[in-house]
This record gives sequence, C-alpha cells and structure tokens, in this order.
Amino acid sequence: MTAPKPNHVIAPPSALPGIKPRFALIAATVMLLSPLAMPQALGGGETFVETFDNGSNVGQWTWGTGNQFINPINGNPGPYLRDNTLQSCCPAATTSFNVDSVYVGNYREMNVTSVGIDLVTNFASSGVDGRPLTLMLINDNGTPFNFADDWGAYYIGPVNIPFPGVLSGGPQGWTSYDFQVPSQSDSTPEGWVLFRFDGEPIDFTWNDIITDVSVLRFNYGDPSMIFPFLGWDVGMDNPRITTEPTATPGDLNGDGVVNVFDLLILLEDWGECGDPDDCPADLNDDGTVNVFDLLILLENWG
Ligand SMILES: [Ca+2]
Ligand SMILES: [Ca+2]
Ligand SMILES: [Ca+2]
Ligand SMILES: [Ca+2]
Repeated sequence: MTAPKPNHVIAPPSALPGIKPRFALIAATVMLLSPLAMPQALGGGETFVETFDNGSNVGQWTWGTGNQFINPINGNPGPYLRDNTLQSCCPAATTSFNVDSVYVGNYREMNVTSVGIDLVTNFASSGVDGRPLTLMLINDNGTPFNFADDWGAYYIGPVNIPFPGVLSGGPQGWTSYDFQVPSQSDSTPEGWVLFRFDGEPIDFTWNDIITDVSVLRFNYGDPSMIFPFLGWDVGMDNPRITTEPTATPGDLNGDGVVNVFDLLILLEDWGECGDPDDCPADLNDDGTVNVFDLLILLENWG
C-alpha cells in the first residue's frame, strides 16, 4: 500500500460500502456518454522503420566504411543500404556515431521494447556458417570519434547471419531479425553481456548503458570471437525500433491518460482478485482491488 499524502482524506474501511455506489453512479453516467468517447485500443506500441525510400537514412545507418550506398531495387522491398566492396572480419549494420536519432538515447525513458533489421549477404569471399547475429548497444564514452574507449551491452541472437548465395549453395535472401530489449529491467537481463572495447574491467552497469545508448549496431557474429578478414557484399533494410507509452500507475487501458475509463475498469474488478498474478487493477499488489487502489488511481489522475 502507498502511504497517503497527509492532505488526503482517507475513507476508513468501514466507509467502503458507502463509496462504491457513489462511483457506480459515475460509472453509469459515463456508460451513457461513452459511445461518443470509447476508450482507445489496448497497447499502442509505435515502431519507427527506415525503409531507405526516397534517399532517407534516419540515424545515418552505415556498414562502417562510408562506402555504403542506397541500392534502388532488390531491397525488402525497394531501396536498401548496400556495401558491395566491404573488407571486414565482421560486417556491422550500425547507426553513425555522433548522430541523434530515434534509434538512440535513453532507452528506459523511451520505453524501448524491441529493435530489429532485415539483412542480406549477397556475397562473402569465404564460408560464413555458424555466425550468430548480435545486437549491440554502444555508449561512445563522450568521445564519438575514438572507438577504443566505447562500452555497452550485447545480446547474441538465436538466428545466424544470412548465408551468401554464391558459396553456400543458394541465396538465403532477406532475413528478418528482431530482438527484445528489456529497457525497464534495473539489472543486467539474462543473456546480455556488458563489454568494454578496451577489455578493461567492467566499471559500469546495465542502467548506465540502457539509459544512454549512443549507437545501435547489428554485428555479424559473436563480438568476443575472432573472425577472418573477408570480402563482402551486404545489405540492410528496415532497421526498426519499437517503443511503448510509459506506463502510468492507474492507466489500466494503456492509453496514456488516467481518466474515467480506467476508473471503470477498476470498479469492474472491485474486490478480491480472481488471480492475484493477473489482476492489473490491484495497483498496490495486495490481492484485492479496493479503496487503496482507487486512491493510487486518483493520485495519477490526468
Ligand atoms: Ca526498403
Ligand atoms: Ca568513444
Ligand atoms: Ca487510461
Ligand atoms: Ca490492492
């Protein structure tokens, strides 16, 4: 239970039976009006996608050499960002350093839930089997043009990089990758690895990186392994980032405001929770929807 503010008038438990009809009246009134103002749909995540249409490249996505160009056809669909002269151990589809965009910033505040990209390997000069695609969140350490001091967190995905067509028995074509990003976690989530490019001991936390992402990168392979230098022809399309509206206590229908529609949901669920693990109106998590939950909702009204 949340400690009430001193200036709140708290109904003693004995007053509960009297409160409910009053709110039920409000509820009934709203029901009559509600055809004109139905609550919005649940959820409401927003995904930003760079399609590379019309020369657009938000975040200045790059394959790292500056040789990339927007190929007008054969993307997924349409234009895509290609580098067909890449010499690298480990191609990396990455936003550019020192560029503010929708892809970087305070992931916790943005309430990022996932990021993704579509990739194609048109050619590699040797076999590239068994390389997982790795998501990397990088902090530039305040020195965007010195990469050696950068640090961050990575997650090795379950799906390997796309096979090149030429040497591995037929083109795999475009492959989509999506990664969950637990931006609200306050400790390093399972499977994530904190890293420093200079190999020094880790002197930062998950909170430091998830609240200050300078660069978003999709890396060809496990970044802790060494790979041979190859020639590549690679492409990316539809790099994307999904954010959810930040949850406000009491916003039970997830539309970003706490109002009478949330109150209605709370009143509908009034009383003992059927399943305490799935009882969203129980705002203070004590197993019952009652006046204490109502107070939390009213505190966040608006
Ligand atoms: Ca495209
Ligand atoms: Ca740096
Ligand atoms: Ca709401
Ligand atoms: Ca409760």
